[in-house]
Amino acid sequence: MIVKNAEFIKSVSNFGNILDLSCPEFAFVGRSNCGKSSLINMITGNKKLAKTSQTPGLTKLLNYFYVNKKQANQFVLVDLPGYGFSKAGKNYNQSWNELIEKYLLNSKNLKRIFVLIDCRHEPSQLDKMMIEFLYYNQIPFTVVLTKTDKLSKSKLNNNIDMICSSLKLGRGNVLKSSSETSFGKQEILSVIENDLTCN
Ligand SMILES: Nc1nc2c(ncn2[C@@H]2O[C@H](COP(=O)(O)OP(=O)(O)O)[C@@H](O)[C@H]2O)c(=O)[nH]1
Ligand SMILES: [Mg+2]
Repeated sequence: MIVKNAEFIKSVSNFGNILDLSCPEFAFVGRSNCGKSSLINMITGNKKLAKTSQTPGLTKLLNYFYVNKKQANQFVLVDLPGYGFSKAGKNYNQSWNELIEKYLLNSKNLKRIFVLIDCRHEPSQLDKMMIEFLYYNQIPFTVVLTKTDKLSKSKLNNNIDMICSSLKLGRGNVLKSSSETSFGKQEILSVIENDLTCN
């Protein structure tokens, strides 16, 4: 799929304001700093679309973006707040849970969640909980291992085995990506395209 245009729509900080754009939605979730915003920029080919940060945990908002607006294959990307950052405090984590959970359970246009995991690290308890939650609620999801440029081929291979066994997923069920090199871009876009055409 070719991305012709991408634009920021709106940031939303509470569930009462989540958008119904009557357009297929794809959301990105994962711990703070795992590369959600960078991946959105990579697949849209616009480095400035979603704000990326060296400082984890600052995004408390749902950020919406249109892709291919006014084209037949128009869709919406949603950058969800990162999880697993304690500095932002207990209240923050609680409101995060509520906002994400409500979003995941109530967004009518949601087609798929991309669960991003930094390929350098073992999945956290929160990653596992997220995947169990998606299974339990029958929400389609795809796991994407991010930042593959940071590892050698053999180290990456070992880590994929480790991550897959920790998440009880087959190797064929995870995608690999690098926002640095654009590796994995077409595969992610193909998953989106497939959802747009098959449903
Ligand atoms: N080398 C490399 N760095 C990345 C990649 N993706 C993200 N980063 C860096 O990781 C940090 C966090 O990325 P960001 O997209 O803001 O993560 P988010 O908190 O999940 O949205 C930033 O410093 C990015 O430049 C990648 O694929 N390769
Ligand atoms: Mg971000």
